[in-house]
Amino acid sequence: MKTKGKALSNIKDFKLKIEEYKEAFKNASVKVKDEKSLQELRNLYLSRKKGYLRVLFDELKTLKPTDRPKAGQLINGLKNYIQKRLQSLEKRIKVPKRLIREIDLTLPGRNRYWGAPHPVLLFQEEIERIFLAMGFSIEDGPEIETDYYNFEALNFPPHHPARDDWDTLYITDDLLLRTHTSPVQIRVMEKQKPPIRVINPGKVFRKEAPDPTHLPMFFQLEGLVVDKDITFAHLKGTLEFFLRTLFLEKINIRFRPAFFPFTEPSAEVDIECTVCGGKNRECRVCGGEGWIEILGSGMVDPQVLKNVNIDPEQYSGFAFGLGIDRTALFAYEIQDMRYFYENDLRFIRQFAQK
Ligand code: FA5
Repeated sequence: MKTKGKALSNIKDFKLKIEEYKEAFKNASVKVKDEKSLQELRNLYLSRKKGYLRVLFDELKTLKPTDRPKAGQLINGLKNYIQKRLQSLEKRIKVPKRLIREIDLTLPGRNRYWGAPHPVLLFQEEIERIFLAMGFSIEDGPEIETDYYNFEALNFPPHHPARDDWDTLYITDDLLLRTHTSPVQIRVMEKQKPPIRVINPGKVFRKEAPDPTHLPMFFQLEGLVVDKDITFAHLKGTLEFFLRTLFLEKINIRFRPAFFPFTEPSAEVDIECTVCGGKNRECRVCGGEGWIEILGSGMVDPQVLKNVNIDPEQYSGFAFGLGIDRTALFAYEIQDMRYFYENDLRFIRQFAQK
């Protein structure tokens, strides 16, 4: 600093000198990197014996007595500035002792848990690929349904005993968590005219006690084909082709007569239990029967076609509803569907494609 050490006679020069000191301090403070250089800077400016501020206070004597109070204020202003800046530098540099004690660099690192696509979703995508290749398109429908779409349009009048198998949570008298994906059949047929060839995967809900093959929330995949001259042979051929492709030919299936209010005739499809191969009478999955049902299906009831203004004299169709989780159980050879929803990453990760 040019003016340092020179005797001063007026307040103007003194003010200039203070500004020079401030500037020099600012430049020096930027270079402070550790506790040692911080202490050196502190001593340089604030040391009681030879710090710059001490020198400035001493120089007050060289000023006219009337200028001294103003000059004193200027030095104190600089002192405050320097002290504040030193404090903030100190905070930045000094690692709290508490932290030094807590950081143990010898500890092993923490594992990061990466997620993985859910096996039921992966399986659903596999199913979708097969149907897309057969010329089907994918449709969507709401999980909260009206009584009309979930039941009435599908030929379940109020109080029909078949409703008992599909008990669910009601939001109002008319709104409910859908019990199957079949309402999407109605929504699709209201929007599109034949030829129709669609699938709809989605969540469904039922009042069910969970066990190895039943869940209160599970996924279904609905299929619907409506066109001229569609017969039960098309239904059977499509489902057989689909299941053989899905299970890479290694599966035995059987069609069993069944009843659904919205299809006539109706059939359920069973596959041979891949868990016990029909050999374990105590099998928790098939109950020793050797077969387990994976889907319901049938020819679309003419009354359902009428409900959506499609002429049953001209058109016919078939529909099916596959339990995705339940079928995944056999494809993956797992013994209990509840594993899918236990959120155990060790289980979930096994199915991710490498
Ligand atoms: C139905 O839900 C009909 N909507 C299927 C249908 C569609 C028939 C179109 C005709 C035409 P069902 O209740 O049987 O049917 O269920 C179909 C499939 O869903 C079952 O075969 C099974 O694979 C699966 N499923 C049923 N209940 C459960 C449950 N609690 N947990 C897991 N999967 C289930």
